[in-house]
Amino acid sequence: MQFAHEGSQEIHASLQKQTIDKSIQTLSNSAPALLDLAMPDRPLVGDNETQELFMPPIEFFVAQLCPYAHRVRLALAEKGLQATEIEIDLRNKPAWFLKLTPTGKVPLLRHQGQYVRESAIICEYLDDAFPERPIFPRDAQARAEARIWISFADTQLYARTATMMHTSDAMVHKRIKAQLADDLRFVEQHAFALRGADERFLLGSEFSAADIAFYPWFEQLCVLEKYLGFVMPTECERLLRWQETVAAREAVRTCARSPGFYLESYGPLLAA
Ligand SMILES: N[C@@H](CCC(=O)N[C@@H](CS)C(=O)NCC(=O)O)C(=O)O
Repeated sequence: MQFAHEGSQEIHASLQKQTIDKSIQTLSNSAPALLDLAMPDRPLVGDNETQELFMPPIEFFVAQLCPYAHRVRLALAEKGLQATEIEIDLRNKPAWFLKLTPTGKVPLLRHQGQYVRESAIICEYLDDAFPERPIFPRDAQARAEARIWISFADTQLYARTATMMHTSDAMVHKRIKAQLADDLRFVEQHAFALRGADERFLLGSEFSAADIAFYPWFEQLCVLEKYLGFVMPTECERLLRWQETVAAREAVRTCARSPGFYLESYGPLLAA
């Protein structure tokens, strides 16, 4: 999948420069990396920092409020991968960005001159390209289950929420809030209620890409509660505990945006 074209050369050059600048900054803080530079054929046996310096740069195009972009951020953080974020103004998309992807949507990942779009696919791509610290299970059944939950998140939770955010029709809001509550009850019953108390994640005891797919929706839940009057169903106790468990993960905390950030950012957008 490659959407490279002549018009993108300029932005690539600028992005590459940013990445090189960042690498040089890392280099100046890293004595072992200097050794590697002096001996470019040396095998990659250095510490993590040295190895990261020589990993192919990853760039991804985001919008700060985009929950799908946040999935990619979480996947990168969980896998310990560094990436450069490039913010896209979705209300005024640059022409060069529209040439990079046929959908014009974020997130979009660039790695080794190739572009990958669709957040769930990007997460799979990252696991394929960087197998260390996997976020998808190895077992075929568990992989299928991860994909089923990711698809549920996309087609139910996120799709309904997007519809609700794009209308001020009170009847639509009421209907979608009821559907969202049913979706959450479904997750409670068909994921958590079937598991033991120590199986805290969607697939059981292991954190996975399924958790990553759901979590950004929960990080922004405060917006639905405050501006659209959504109420979390009281019977979703395990789901609430799951939210706390995921929020406490180190990688998740490093990427987290605060409720205040979301409320302030969405306030004017929802009022408009
Ligand atoms: N299914 C896509 C959805 C991505 C998406 O809808 N992104 C929104 C921002 S959150 C976007 O780029 N909207 C701009 C547009 O639709 O023109 C994914 O998972 O990556």
